[in-house]
Amino acid sequence: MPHPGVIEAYRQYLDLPSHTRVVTLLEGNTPLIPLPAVAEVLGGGFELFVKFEGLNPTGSFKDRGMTAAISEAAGRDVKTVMCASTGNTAASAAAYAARAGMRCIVLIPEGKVAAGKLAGAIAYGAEVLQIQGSFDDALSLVVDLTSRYPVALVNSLNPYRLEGQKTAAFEICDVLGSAPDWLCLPVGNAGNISAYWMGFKQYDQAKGTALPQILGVQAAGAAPLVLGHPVEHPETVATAIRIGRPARGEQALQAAEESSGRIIASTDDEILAMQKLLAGSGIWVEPASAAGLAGLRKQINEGMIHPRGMRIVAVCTGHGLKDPEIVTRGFSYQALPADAAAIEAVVLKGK
Ligand code: AN7
Repeated sequence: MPHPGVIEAYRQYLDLPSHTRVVTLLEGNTPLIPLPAVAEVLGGGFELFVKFEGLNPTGSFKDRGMTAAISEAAGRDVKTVMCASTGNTAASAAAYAARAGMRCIVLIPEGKVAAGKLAGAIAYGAEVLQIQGSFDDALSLVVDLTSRYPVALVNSLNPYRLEGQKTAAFEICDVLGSAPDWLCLPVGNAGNISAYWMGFKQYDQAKGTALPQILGVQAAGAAPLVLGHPVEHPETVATAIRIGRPARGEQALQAAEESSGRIIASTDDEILAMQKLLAGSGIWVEPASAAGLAGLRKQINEGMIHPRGMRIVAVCTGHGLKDPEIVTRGFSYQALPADAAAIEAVVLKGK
């Protein structure tokens, strides 16, 4: 049977109301790709996989939660949805709202949304408003406005978002036959780590698939869950997780603790180095998506995780195409003469 999208694939495990009317782009069923070369760089002796969520319909994991949130809203004839976003939620909400025939309004932090995400939200027809503030300011505004207008909030405060997102944990268990020893992933607003933990626990109860330890990784300049207090002015090259007051922070800390895992921070340099290392294995992800593995590398180097004999899954949440400027920054656009000699001199002679 062809993959029917995450709601139909896992309906019996999802707590969605009976009025839900499925709106899907056949999201999910993303590949779990082995990363032997990266595992070697990290010391070797263990199995490493990437759950490449950038291969979802709008290029990020958000589609799993958005099909659920929009389907629930569609079932009660919601006309307008709204979200705050660092970019991926915006593009995903815009696409699913378009498919459902709804209006979509997104608030984004001024000047901090990567080009591919902004373009996506606009292309799918969302009304995109920049605000003179951070993601956290945008989310506060969305919470206020959606409480006063007949508009559905589709950020991960919406519980159906987590119902959809937990399907990624089910897929990992279905492919591996059980949960991995460790799951590492980036943490921003903390919906995804919370959803994975819900999913692993639920599947373990239903099927005895066991539980992973969870390593959540924030960017050092936006690490409220590591610091233990909100960050007023978060800054990081990983703009997707440039979030100072995670809406599901408490739940994320609980997930880390219950799983005997932890939440740590990686610097921008570590994140970009991991983005490059992954690209060397043919997997191009946006910076935030490299944070989980950057954190794993650090934990292994510091002797905090001993991976020998383990099976580890890193969630890469968004595609590299989302943020092209990060990689083209150093590229020279100066054109060469269109003759063989000029090209030979640069890339062939003496190489
Ligand atoms: C690529 O789009 O918050 O911890 O508004 O885009 O569940 O927030 C994005 C978050 C990780 C963090 N990786 O997930 C948004 C937004 C990527 C992301 C995260 C995001 P959460």
